[in-house]
Amino acid sequence: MKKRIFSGAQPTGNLHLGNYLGALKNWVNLQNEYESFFCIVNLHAVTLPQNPEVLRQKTLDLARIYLASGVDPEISTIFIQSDVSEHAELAWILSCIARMGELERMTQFKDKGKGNAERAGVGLFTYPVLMASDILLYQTHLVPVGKDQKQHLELSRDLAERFNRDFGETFVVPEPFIPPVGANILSLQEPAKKMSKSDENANGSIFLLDDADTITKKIKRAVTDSGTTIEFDEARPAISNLLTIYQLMTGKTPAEAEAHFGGKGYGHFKSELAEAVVEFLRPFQQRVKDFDDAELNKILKDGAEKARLIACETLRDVYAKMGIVGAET
Ligand code: ATP
Ligand code: LTN
Repeated sequence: MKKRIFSGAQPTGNLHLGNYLGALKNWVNLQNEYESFFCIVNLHAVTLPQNPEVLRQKTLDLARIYLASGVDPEISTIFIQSDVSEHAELAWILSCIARMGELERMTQFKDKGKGNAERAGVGLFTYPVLMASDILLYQTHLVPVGKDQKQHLELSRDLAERFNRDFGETFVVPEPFIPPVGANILSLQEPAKKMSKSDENANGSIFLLDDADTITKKIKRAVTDSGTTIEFDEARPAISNLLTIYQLMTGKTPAEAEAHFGGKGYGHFKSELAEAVVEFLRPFQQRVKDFDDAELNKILKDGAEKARLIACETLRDVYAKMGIVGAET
């Protein structure tokens, strides 16, 4: 039997190159080798305020982006989190197992809650528990994510191990899959931060649906470090980040990418990089338009049905082990 993969993204904001290179690209590469579940995590999205109409639209848009990236609905399961109510049910159980202390240590809560726990939503605090529920429901072996999710994955593992110890072997303990290159694409404007959907400065991120002009402008405006050479250098995160993007867009090795720009200046480098990104995204942007609403809906409905079968089985086992029973019917 094939091992299983689970991953997801939130239908908030617009997906950027970091989301693609850190996550979606690896989903596509791994989907033949693993039985794969890719979820649109709309229940996670509402941990911060969302406009209902926009959320509804973004949920379907994200499904299109999964498909345009190359997730193949013939071999992978694509579904919307809220279509499988077991996610919320298991999250409740896991929240009774998780400890306040371990959630307080989650850096994403500190960032997204802006350090003000008094005002932050409880859902934002328990966000990683819902994420653990997503993963553990499917007896997942591998979770392909960007580097920012590593701490959440560790919590999922801890919760699985704790449950297994207290109630008997129930969950597979998942491993993270964090790609060696591209797991932490940085903002083009503030290279101390990751490229982010929720960044107020749109110039920091290249969105997957940006047009050629916008991409070129953003790359031209990207900050660079002091120095003139185009080389990977830990002390020069801005130029290293741009080179990483170039490397991943063109499939060149780091040495090939550096050699390609030997003796060239920043201006030349940025023009070539912009061209490479535009060319890379062109077929993707074309594919986003390929699916009509009826086709999309069928994929999501079938996906939810397949997901529900596994989710139900796991939740039933969890309830039985804990002695949670309802009235006999
Ligand atoms: P934001 O970009 O606003 O921080 P997020 O992390 O909440 O958004 P999701 O849509 O939930 O975004 O993330 C989807 C995937 O993209 C996750 O696996 C995450 O680790 C990955 N990811 C997000 N930002 C980056 C980045 N800058 N570089 C690499 N991977 C990233
Ligand atoms: N927290 C993730 C999104 C997410 C996820 C998951 C990723 C929710 N549930 C399960 C992998 C597995 C994020 O990227 N912000």
